[in-house]
Amino acid sequence: MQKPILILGACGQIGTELTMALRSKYNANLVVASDIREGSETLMDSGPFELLDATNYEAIEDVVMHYEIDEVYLMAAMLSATAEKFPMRAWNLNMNSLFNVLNLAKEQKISKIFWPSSIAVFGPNTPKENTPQSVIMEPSTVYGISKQSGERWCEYYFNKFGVDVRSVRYPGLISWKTMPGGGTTDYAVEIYHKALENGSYQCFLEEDTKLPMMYMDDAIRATIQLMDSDADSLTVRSSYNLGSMSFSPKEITKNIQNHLPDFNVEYNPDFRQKIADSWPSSIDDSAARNDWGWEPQFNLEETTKEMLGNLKENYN
Ligand code: AKB
Repeated sequence: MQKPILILGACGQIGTELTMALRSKYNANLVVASDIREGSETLMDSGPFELLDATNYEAIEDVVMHYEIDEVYLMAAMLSATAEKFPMRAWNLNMNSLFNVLNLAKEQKISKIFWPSSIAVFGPNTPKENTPQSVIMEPSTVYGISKQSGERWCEYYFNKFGVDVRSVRYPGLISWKTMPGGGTTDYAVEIYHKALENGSYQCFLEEDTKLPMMYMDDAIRATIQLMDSDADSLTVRSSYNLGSMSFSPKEITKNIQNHLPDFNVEYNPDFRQKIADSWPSSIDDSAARNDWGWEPQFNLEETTKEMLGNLKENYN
């Protein structure tokens, strides 16, 4: 029998699609969405919703008890670019929300956690190409430091208290249903909107900055696949590298121009360039492939077709 699930940060870019995917896979009434603000109509109308601050332990505990929640997906976080502007707010949100769910599991009030990490855990001294699972990290951003610390705490709670916490290091995620907010990889979503809206885009990264990216459907499939995996098959309890495609602003521009030949991009790098320069270009995800059968399905061409095809209506 399916046990109730709680999603914290359900109205963000990943949370929205994850909630909808879990609601169509399971009984939607047992998938409780929560956030500090209300989300899209589709999300609000498709199952239970609670206004909830992920940094408030008692409030989460109340919801967990009320719905008899078994699994929690913690998707609330402040991303890399915004975190550079509000370091302490980012640290408090990213760390306190994680401790809240880890401690609920330690107290045996919930039995399984998904918590997302990021390619931001790597830093300027990490090998850039095919970045291994275990390697020198030394993140240089507030967000990266919070994700790296979070990974250490996840592994610690697993080893010390047997908490079943699972995690992946998401690359930049590309989606058309909900906009991303405050990330460095957000350009790869904005560019599709601007291509359709006015045929030109001012890119905040340099044209050759190659970063690991993934289409949202792959990211959601990976998340649910990891959560469905047999606990004994998981050898990584910090966070799994998760790879799909890698491209630069120049490459995605060329790809969009195959569909919209007049599309034009200018490059005006800002403070986010330095963040991007500290991250890998491509990821070795063999541990995820070996342990739980991870395999991506969308390449850049397929992603472009999905993005332009679905966003077209918004700009007609
Ligand atoms: C960001 O750009 O901050 C995020 C991430 C890579 O974690 N998309």
